[in-house]
Amino acid sequence: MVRKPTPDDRFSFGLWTVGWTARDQFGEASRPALDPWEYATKLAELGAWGVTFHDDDVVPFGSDDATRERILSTFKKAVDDAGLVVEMVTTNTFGHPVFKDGALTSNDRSVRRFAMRKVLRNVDLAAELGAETFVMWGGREGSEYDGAKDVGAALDRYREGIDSVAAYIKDQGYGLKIALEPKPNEPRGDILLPTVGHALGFIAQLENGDIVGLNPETGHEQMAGLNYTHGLAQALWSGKLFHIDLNGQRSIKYDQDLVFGHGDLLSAFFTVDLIENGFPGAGTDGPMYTGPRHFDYKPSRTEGMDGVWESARANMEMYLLLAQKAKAYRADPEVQAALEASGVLELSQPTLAPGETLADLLADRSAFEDFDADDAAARDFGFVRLNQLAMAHLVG
Ligand code: ASC
Ligand code: MN
Ligand code: MN
Ligand code: MN
Repeated sequence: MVRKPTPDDRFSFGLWTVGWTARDQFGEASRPALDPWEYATKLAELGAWGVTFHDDDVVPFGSDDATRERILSTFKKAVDDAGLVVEMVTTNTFGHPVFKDGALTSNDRSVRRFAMRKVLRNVDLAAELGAETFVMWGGREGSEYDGAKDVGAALDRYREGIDSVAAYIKDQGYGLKIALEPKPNEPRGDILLPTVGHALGFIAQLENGDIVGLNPETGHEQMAGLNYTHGLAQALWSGKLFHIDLNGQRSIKYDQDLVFGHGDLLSAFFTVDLIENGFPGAGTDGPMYTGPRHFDYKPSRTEGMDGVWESARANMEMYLLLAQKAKAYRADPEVQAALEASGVLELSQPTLAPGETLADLLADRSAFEDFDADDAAARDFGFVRLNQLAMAHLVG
């Protein structure tokens, strides 16, 4: 149906995805835990190019230095032997109960200092492993009760934390970029930086914001009822789309972390269309996402180890199928004509003509005094036809 993925596709997986033993709020693990390197080897066999991990996915929280060194060297060797790249590293600042009120924004200052140290140590590891991106998902940064968090102070501390980590990266001369990952809620009642837009606003307040961007996750935007593709688009337009977490989500509910494309399929189609083909009016001359195709999903609790590998494979297959369809969609002359007719391409034309001033616009009677609004209102944009062509490419 579709070719097997190769390292050129730059698919990568979090170790915590295939490594999830499916312990949830209501039940025990339904799968065994393998050693971290076993997941890496198997992912490479399936055609993945990279792996990513939280510090604690590889080295258990609280391990002494000797244990840490021993585990990391075994892991590095396995990753190298498998021909995999560690493209991103992230820090677990949510698992241990010490982080129950947050890490960089905990009300407890000693916890904030501990969190900063845990993150900085992990920055060193990320650099040592040659990662390009350092993701920061502040899962516990938030509250359940509005009176329990001084949000102004929390944002001050968040800014202090992220700016410090970014300054450290620069001081050490590491080639790392930070990617913040928004999520609206879960595990906290409300999480700070809940959406792509909130995070972009926050980054603009940073001193070292030049190396800070975003890692938007499909389901996290959709949990907030938002359009993931639009979120990616604005991050891309802002020069801040550093990394992506692809998965599937079916509407506003708990974080499902389904296989990519197993949630909102049409949305996934346009996500891939944007990633592979860029903005329709700009094409490949416009800003393009150049990072990895990274999956952050959870194999469903009903699946055994066969199902884990089958679901990992499914993510890549979904992406490749959608990429194929998105290419055909863009290349279809009927679609190009429909894009033209719908004004989608016209939108790339600046509203003022080259060299035209506002005074010129004010003097242009055809723009206002003589403009026939009723005539313009009669235009049929043909968006439904355009969308149906997309649908026909998707399911036809
Ligand atoms: C991350 C990340 C998430 C969470 C979650 C942990 O680093 O991107 O979405 O942690 O996967 O289970
Ligand atoms: Mn998620
Ligand atoms: Mn994620
Ligand atoms: Mn996740």
